[in-house]
Amino acid sequence: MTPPNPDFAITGAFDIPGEFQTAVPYGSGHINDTYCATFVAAGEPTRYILQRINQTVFGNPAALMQNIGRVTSHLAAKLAGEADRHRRILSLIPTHDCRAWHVDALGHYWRAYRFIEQARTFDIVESAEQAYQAAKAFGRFQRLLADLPAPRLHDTIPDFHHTPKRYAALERSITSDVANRARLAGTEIEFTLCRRAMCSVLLDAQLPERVTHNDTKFNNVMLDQRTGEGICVIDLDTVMPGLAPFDFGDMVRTTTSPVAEDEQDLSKVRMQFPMFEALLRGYLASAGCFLTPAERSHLVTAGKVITFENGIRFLTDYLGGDTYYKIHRPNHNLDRCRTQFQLVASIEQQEDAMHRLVESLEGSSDDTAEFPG
Ligand code: ADP
Ligand code: GN1
Ligand code: MG
Repeated sequence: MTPPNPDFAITGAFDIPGEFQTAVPYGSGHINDTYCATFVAAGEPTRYILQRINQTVFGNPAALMQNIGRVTSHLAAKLAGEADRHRRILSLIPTHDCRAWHVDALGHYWRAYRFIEQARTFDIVESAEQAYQAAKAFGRFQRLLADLPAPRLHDTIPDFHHTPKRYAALERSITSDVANRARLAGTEIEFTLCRRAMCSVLLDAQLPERVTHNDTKFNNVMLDQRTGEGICVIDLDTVMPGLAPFDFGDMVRTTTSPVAEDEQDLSKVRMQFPMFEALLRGYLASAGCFLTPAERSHLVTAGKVITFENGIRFLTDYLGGDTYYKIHRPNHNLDRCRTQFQLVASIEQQEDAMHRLVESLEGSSDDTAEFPG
């Protein structure tokens, strides 16, 4: 990550009270440069999140920020009057000239958010209750945005979950092999070949388009430190039109394995059924009221397809010389790809039982439900 400027000059652009003290790199996201900045006003330190938007990944940051502005305003209106509302929605801090972002002298786009205190994110799930709470929060997020007024949100990354196009990109990277690494990834390439057909299953199912988060990684929801509730869904860069199962699929990908996405000991990677059950119950508690039977019946498949898609994306980035995701060691993207494929294999082994569970929970939806643990 780019180290912050010594004086972190961009902080002066935002309408933040008090005096800037420090800014330190923060979190473990793969995309943006995130800093936790502290300002002191009337002797009291207050934390803020400052983020530099990754402009290699997001070609139109102004459109992205427009989406975030619309989404956060809609959520704020929906939660008006709710206790703790300011901790339940990301709040952008405007610049002194009332814009939602600041462009620095180098042309980099920056934004500032209120820091959600007494809550935290986790890279690895620690309990089934956490899985339940995370899924309930993401389901609620979809539900609250179901009536977002027109116009359609911008596609911040076109074809983000178009798995067949992700597969085609992989094929191109194998053919061009710019980093001369295809010979080191023979097993992984082989793994993809016989699974190509699954790429189009979600897109062919004629599911309704909704406003979805599209990056429902477990560390993109903040869990309340006291109650454990999934209090705030964060990382809104990819909120755009999508399919509801995309979001459930990414929860399965990131919340059912007991180890990190880049674990090197593949024997530890597996889809833990109790975590899947907790995710499903949490998601249906908040989203069950609007999901169609066809969406429900594709939840398990989405877990497999979105995990496969991410494996393909990590492999493509590895073969292309690591240009998309932040990496912290050689072969990092290959290691990530391997865990994804291991997880796909684990899902394949348990798929029938997963489907049976979905069928057995048909009709369940209760947003006031607590974790049944
Ligand atoms: P990336 O797109 O790179 O994943 P995120 O927006 O997810 O970036 O932010 C990275 C991390 O910063 C999150 O996982 C979370 O821990 C922390 N974070 C982001 N926004 C906030 C916030 N408003 N309050 C507290 N922590 C936050
Ligand atoms: C990225 O930003 P972050 O770390 O939450 C990526 C997701 C991937 C994920 C894999 C905009 O998410 O699509 O699923 O890494 N975000 C983008 O861990 O590409
Ligand atoms: Mg993130």
